[in-house]
Amino acid sequence: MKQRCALAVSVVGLILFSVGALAQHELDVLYGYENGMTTVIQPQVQPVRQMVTPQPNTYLLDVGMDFFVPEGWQGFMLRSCRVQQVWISPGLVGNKSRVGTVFSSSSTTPNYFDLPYGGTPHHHFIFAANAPGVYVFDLKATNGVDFQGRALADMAHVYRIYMVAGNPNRLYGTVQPSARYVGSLYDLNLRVGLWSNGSEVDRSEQPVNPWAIYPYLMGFRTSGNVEVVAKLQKHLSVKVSRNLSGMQRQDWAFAVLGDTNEDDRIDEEDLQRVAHFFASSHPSGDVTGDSKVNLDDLLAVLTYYGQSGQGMR
Ligand SMILES: [Ca+2]
Repeated sequence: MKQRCALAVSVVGLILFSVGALAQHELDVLYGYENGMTTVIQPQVQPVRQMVTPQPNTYLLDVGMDFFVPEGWQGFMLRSCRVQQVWISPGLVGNKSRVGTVFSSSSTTPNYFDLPYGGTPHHHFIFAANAPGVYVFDLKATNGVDFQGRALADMAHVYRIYMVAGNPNRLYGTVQPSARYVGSLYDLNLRVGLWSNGSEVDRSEQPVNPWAIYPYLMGFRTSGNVEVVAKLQKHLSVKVSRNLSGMQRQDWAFAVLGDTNEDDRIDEEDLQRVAHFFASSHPSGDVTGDSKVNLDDLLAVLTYYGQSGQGMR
């Protein structure tokens, strides 16, 4: 009986130990490679994580990073890689103890971190914000070197961690650009403003990320009946009425393309820009996202010439 007890205790201990180890690895961002490309192996579903609130107006999230060890392997898949910030929400900073702020929307912080560091690839970053909302941290794994010392290509997609501070009302969903737009959806920012009694009371902005769990997810402190005006870069805005509460799906389709200066009108200024940059690859004149300024861009502007976004009305 005594022996059985001891066995039971050690089995429970083993399970607890395994669960503990698994839990940590499930949450850590683990880097490896796939098809000759540096990538994030886990978590495969790009996460939405709740920040903790140790005191009022402080929201924290611990993000662990490490190299992936495939089943049956004795060591890591990678020798080294760089964690490159691609985009981060204003108001969110990623700190590392004894290093300081590594990630932020300021160009005065490094905004990348090379692994391994100090002899180990396992590091923790504390992301912090001081207001409720949904924050975004977009990263790419670059400069990868595999376990045999071979150089790897950079990650082709962008990995997104959504961080939820507090319990804001949320909108999430898909974003459909104009059929004329052929570029990457990620190159376009989505700006969502909430309007009440003729003035904007809340707003959020982030790049659309087609690889994330939701292409967009935004948090708002505003509740109740509002006009929601969404504007996708280069496109004219669209507007819907919503009663904001909890987490609600709102898919967007933007049919009208050709706003080069983001004033939500397609007019002479847009025509002038396309004309000015014609036959170049300047992004200000590239409406369709093919990195060329040509007849396609001119055609889009001419087709919708004189129109303004629904948010303008
Ligand atoms: Ca315009």
